[in-house]
Amino acid sequence: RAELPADVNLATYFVDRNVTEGRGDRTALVCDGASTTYAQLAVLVNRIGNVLRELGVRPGDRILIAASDSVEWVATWYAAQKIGAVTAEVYTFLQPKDYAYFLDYVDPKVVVVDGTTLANVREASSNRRLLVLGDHELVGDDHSFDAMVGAAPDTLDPAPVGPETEAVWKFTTGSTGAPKACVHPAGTPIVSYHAYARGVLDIDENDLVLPVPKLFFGYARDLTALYPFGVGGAGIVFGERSTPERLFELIAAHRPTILVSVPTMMAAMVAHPSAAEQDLSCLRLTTSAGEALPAELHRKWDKAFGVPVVDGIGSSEAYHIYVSNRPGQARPGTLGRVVPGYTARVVDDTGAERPVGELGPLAVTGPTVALRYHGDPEKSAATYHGDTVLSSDLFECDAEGYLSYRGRADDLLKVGGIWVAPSEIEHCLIGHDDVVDCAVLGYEVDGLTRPRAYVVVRDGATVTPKELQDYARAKLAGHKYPREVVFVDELPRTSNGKLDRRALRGLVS
Ligand code: 3SK
Repeated sequence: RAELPADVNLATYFVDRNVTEGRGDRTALVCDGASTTYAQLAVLVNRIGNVLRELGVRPGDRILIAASDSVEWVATWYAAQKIGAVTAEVYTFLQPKDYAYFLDYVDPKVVVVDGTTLANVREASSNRRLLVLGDHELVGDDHSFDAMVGAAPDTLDPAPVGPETEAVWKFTTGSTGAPKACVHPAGTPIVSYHAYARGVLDIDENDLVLPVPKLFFGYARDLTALYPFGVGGAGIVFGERSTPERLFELIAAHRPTILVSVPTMMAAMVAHPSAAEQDLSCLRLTTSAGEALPAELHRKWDKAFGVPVVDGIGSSEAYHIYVSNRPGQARPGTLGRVVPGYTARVVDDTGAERPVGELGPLAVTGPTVALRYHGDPEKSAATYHGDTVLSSDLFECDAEGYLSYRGRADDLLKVGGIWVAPSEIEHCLIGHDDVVDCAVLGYEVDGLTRPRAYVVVRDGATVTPKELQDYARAKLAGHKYPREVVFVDELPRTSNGKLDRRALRGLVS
């Protein structure tokens, strides 16, 4: 952080600098088959920034983006940054009660909505100032994005923003409670860009990034619309949900160099009937994060596509990825080693480092740890200790510093008196050719806990529960095989693509 300049306005750093340094004609974004250059993006950012100011947004105010991915989405995010506001963004397929929660919690000066979210946001609250993308009937304090932006001046002075000025909110997934915003200062994305995108991925001006998760998930947003911009590279944005078919189409049409993915989509792409016909040779790597990538799925991916996988782990609390494999040197089944600039220690209850091979929560220390959770001093005090954040998940570290994910402490099952991590059984089952997704929960028989697997199989699969049990028995210690296997059409996942165990428990109980 010491090397950061005094002014780190993120719009100046990631967008305008490309123009002032002569890269204005280069493509920044590809969307719906059209390219937006840095010069065009910079002008759009300026226009939107002027609109936000006109709507009363001042430095330190928050804006909430609840819209499908688009060039306007990216430009709005930078526009808010350019005028010194704080950005927060949410998923577009939430229910009115969820939007009500976010509106209340974020208390934004302006909410940017589109046709996907307008009705539900309106139902959530009738007294918010909405900036509405697209052609929709306006009521109350609604304003037309297109009309206002079309009439706005195309120059804008950036607000002065120091490295410690609050700028970016990143939401936790909320899988264990209501989502909380991790509050990050403006210097943090720049530090993460250098440490991870440059230091690990070696991102450069020839990179074109295709994201699987949507931009409201910071993992995708930063790797698509911030980090490539640091070097004059580009990102692809598209409004629809990601499906294997759409991703294959976009890869064929635009030949991206980096796919930003999550394990569940990698499993779906591998299992897709057209997988063998796909040419993914344009990809120099695919990142995987959000959940640990099972070694067996990593191997299936290698076999199907041969695109190097860079599996890692990040969090909203630590801003981005802090432990990662290195391109071309991946150890399947591990998350890799710490990203330069961070330390990650498996610790015990007292905070002392555990010996190699023992399980414990991870204490991550680094330059991008959030300042706090907004509005939750108790949880903040329990989670953040200066520049160290303590995860509630369990990890194991080997003698060479490779970390492996071992699940959440409260997900562990005591089977026959021995602790079993559901993820170990899940990672085993995903190795079966017919298995596309699975989750393991405990169930009780006469007061004793047993593992039960909920399994999604590929179309046309003929595998039986008994065959899957035998498969797991052959690969795992005796007490770990699932005593029951239940076939399901799909598993509940959070909007970030993570398995939602809490929702699954609710569905099956
Ligand atoms: O997995 C996550 O939750 C995450 C959050 C922020 C940035 C990056 C990642 C992978």
